[in-house]
Amino acid sequence: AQLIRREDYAAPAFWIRTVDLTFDLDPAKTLVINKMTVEPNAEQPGAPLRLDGEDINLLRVLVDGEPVSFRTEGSQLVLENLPQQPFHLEIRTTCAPEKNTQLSGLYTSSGGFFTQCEALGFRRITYFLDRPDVMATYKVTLKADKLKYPVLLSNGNLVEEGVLEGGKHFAVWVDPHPKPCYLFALVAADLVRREQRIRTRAGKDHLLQIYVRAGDLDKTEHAMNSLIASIAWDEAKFGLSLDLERFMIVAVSDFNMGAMENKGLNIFNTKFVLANPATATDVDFGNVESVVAHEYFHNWTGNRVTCRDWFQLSLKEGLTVFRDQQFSQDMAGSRSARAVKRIEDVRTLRQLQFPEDAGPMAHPVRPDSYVAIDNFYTATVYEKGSEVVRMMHTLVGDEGFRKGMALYFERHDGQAVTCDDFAQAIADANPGSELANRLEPFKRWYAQAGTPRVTARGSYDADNHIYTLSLSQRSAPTPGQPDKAPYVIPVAMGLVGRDGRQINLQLEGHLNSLGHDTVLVLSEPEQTFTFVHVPVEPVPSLLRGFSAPVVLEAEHSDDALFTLLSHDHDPFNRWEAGQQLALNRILAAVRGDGYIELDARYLHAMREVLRHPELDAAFKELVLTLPSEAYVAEQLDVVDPQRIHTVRESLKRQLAHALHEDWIWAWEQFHDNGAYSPDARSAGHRALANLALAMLVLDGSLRQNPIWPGKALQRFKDATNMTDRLGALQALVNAHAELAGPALERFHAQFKGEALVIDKWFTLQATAPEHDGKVFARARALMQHPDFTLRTPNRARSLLMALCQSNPAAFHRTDAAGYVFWADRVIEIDGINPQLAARLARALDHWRRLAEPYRTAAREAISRVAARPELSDDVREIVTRALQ
Ligand code: B3K
Ligand code: ZN
Repeated sequence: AQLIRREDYAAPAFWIRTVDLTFDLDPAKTLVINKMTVEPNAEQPGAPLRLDGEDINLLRVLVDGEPVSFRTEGSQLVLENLPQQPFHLEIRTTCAPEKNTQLSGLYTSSGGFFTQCEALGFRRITYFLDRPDVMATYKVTLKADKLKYPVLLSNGNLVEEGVLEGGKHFAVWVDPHPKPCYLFALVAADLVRREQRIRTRAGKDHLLQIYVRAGDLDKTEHAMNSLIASIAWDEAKFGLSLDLERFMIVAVSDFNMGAMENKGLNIFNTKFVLANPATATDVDFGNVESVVAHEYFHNWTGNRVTCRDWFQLSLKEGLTVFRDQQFSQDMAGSRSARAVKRIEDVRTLRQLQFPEDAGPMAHPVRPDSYVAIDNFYTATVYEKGSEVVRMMHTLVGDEGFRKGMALYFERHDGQAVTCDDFAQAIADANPGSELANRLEPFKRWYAQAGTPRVTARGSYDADNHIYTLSLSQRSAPTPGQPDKAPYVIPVAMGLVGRDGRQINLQLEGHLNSLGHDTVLVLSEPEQTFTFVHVPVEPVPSLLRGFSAPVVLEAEHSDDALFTLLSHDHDPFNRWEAGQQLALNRILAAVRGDGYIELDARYLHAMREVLRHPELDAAFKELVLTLPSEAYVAEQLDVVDPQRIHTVRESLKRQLAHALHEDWIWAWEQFHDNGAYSPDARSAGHRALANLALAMLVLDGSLRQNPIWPGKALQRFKDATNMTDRLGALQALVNAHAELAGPALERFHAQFKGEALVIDKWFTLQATAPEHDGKVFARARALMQHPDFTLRTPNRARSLLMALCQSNPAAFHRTDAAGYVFWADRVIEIDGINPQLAARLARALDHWRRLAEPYRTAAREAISRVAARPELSDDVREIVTRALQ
C-alpha cells in the first residue's frame, strides 16, 4: 500500500482520445477488446506508457496493429519506445464478473451484468490510464445471450443492435461527450422499464428511462417524477439543460454506495430508486428525490466539468450535495418546510461529519494524501464540502452565486479542474464581495481539517443603548495539522428582544440600518461588533440557518434559550435553542449523578411547541426529538456510552409521561388514514403522529398499561402506508412491548419478497434501545437468519452498521462482546468486499475518547484487526490511522 500525495500530481504522459470497447459478456469469463487512439503528451516526450490494471488477464497488446513487447510492474502494464505521434493501441483482456464480490469494475448481480467504475474500477475492466484527467469519447459494443440479457445498455446513444449466432445479440452505443473512464458504465440484464418523453424549456425532446427488475415497475413513479423535476430545476435555476437525447437510470440490488452518475446511464442502489407507499417510508421518498437529483446534477457538476485528480473530489461532490440540498428545499416549498430540510441536513452533518473531523480520520475537504481513495468518500468531502459551497453562496448572495456558476462553466466546460478553479470563478464573478476580498483565507476551508469553535460574548450598555458582540474562533489540532490559521466565517445573525421583538440592526459608524438580519464576517481570531440604538437588552440569535460548519459556544442562559425557542424569527435557531435546552439537561445528568428530573419550565416549553397553533408538525417533531446519543457524546471529552444512554432514555420517559395528554392530543390531531402523498406537509403530520404514538406506547409499556401498545398493534395492522406501519412497529419494538415479537413476525411474513423492506426489519431490531443486552444478543443471532447475507451491502449494513454505528448502547458493552463481534465481521467482510469492510471498520473511530473499560477493549479489538497480515488497503488504512 502506497501513500498518494496531492503535491505529487503530474499531468499524464499520454492522452487517450478515443476508446472502442467490445464486450463478449460471460459471467465466468468476459472478453474485453479495447481499441484506443493514444496521443503522447508533447511535454513529456519519450516517457513510458503505464496503464493501470487489476484482477484482469492480459491476452495481447498491439500497437498500430503489430504485437509489441511489454512488461508489467506491480499491477501496471508498461510500454516503451512508443511512436511520438498518435497511435492505435489494442488490448485484449478477460475478467470474471461472477467472482467480483468487491462490486467495483464489472460484476454480476441477480444474474445481470453491472459496472461501478468510480473511483478506480475501470482498471478492473481493461488496462487504462485510470485517472479523471484523461478524457475520451467512447464507442461500446456489447454482445451477450439474448434470453438471459435482453437489455444491453451503455453510455450515450444506441446506434445499432441486432442478433448474432448462438442465441446472442448485440448493441452498439456511442457517447459523443468526452469523459473520464470513471463515468463509463454498462448494463446487460433482464430488466423492464418505465419511460417518458419530455420536452424541456429549451424546446428539446428527451427520452427518460428507468430500468428495474420485473415486479418493481410499480415503484418507479416517484423516481421518474423526481428526475423530471430535477431537469426542470437545473434549467430554471442555473440555465443548465440536459445534453443527451436519452437519460437512463438502472436499479441494482448489489451496490456499495447510493448511486453513480455515469454519463447518461446512472446506476442506482435499488434503495434510492424504488419507492411506493406500501414499501417505502417518507424518509425513503425524500432520499429517492434527493439522490435522483444529485446524480442528475452531476451531469454538469462532475461530468461536463470533472476533477483533475481524486484530491479534488469535493469539487464535484460538495457542489453537487449543495445543489441537491437546495433542490430538496425548493421542492419542500414553504419557508418552514425549507427550514425542516435544513435542520435535517445539519443534524446529519453533526452526527457524521463533526465526529469525523474530531477523530483519527479527520481530513481536509480537499485531502492531502490517501492510501485508498474509496475511504475518502466521506461526510467531510460531501457534507462539509457542501457547507463550504453554501458559505460562498452566503457571501456572494443567490444572484452572485448564479453568476459565479455561469462563469465556472464558461471557463471550464469540458475540462478536469480543481477546487481552486471553482472558488476562483465564484469570486471573479463577484468582484468586491466578501468572498473576492478574502478568497485566499476563505480557501482554508478546503485545506484545514477540524471543526472550528466560535465563542460569542455579548454585553449591553443600557445607558447608551449599545450592544457589543465579541466573536472569537479557535481550531484544535488534527492529524498532521498542529496549527491552524483563522477561517473566514459568515455568521448570519439577528438580535431578539425578551418579548420576541426583532431588533433593528445598526453597526456603530454606519448610517444605514441592516434590517433584522445580517451576516457578520469573522475572519480574525477575535473581532468585536458594536450595535447602536438597541432599545432593550437583546438575546443574540447567531449562526442563523447554520451559516457555517462550526461549533458555536454562545453560553446562553436558560432564559435566553427559552426566549429564542419561543420567539426567534429564524426557525433553525428556534430548533437549536430547544436542542440546547435538552442537551444542557442531559449533560448535567451525565456529568452529575446520572439522573435528572425534568423541570416544569422545560416541560411547559415543550408542551407549548407541541400544541402551538402555527408551527408545522414536521418542525414540532424535530424540536420534541431529543439530541441523539452520538451528538451528546460529541460534547464530552470522555464518553461513557452506557451512561449517556441511561440518561437520555430517562429523559425520554419523563417527556413521554409528563406530556401524556398532549401526546394523545397530537396523535388525535395528526394521524390520518387518507390517501398517501409524500409531500412535506403530509409527511410532517405522519412524523409527529408517529412520535406521539411512540411516546404513548413507551409510557404505556412502562406502566403496564396495555391500551396504547394495543392501539399501536392495531395501527400496525391497519396502516395504509409503510411510514405508518413501520412507525407503529417501531413504537412497539423500541418500548420492548410484549406485542413487538408477534408484530415483527407478521411484518416479516407480509414482506418476505421485498428485499428493501426486509432490510428495514433487520435495522429496526438492531437499532432498538438496548435493554439488558437483549438487543445485542438479538442482532448477533440475526446473523444466522436465512435472509441474512454479507454479500449484499444493503443487507450487511441493515444489521451491522445499524448495530455498530447507530446503536451505541448495544455496541459498547462492558464485556467487550460488541467489539469482538465487530472485529470478526470487519475481517470476514474484508475477504469479500473491502470497501464495505472499511466502512464498518470506522465504527470505532472515536475509541480514544471512550471511558474505561471500553477504551482498552476497543483498542484491543482494533489491534486484532490490524494484526491480520492479509488485510485490504482500505481496511488497513482505517485501522492504522485509528491506532496512530
Ligand atoms: N460519485 C458516486 C460515488 C462513487 C463511489 C466510489 N467508491 C456517488 C455520488 O456521489 O453521486
Ligand atoms: Zn455525488
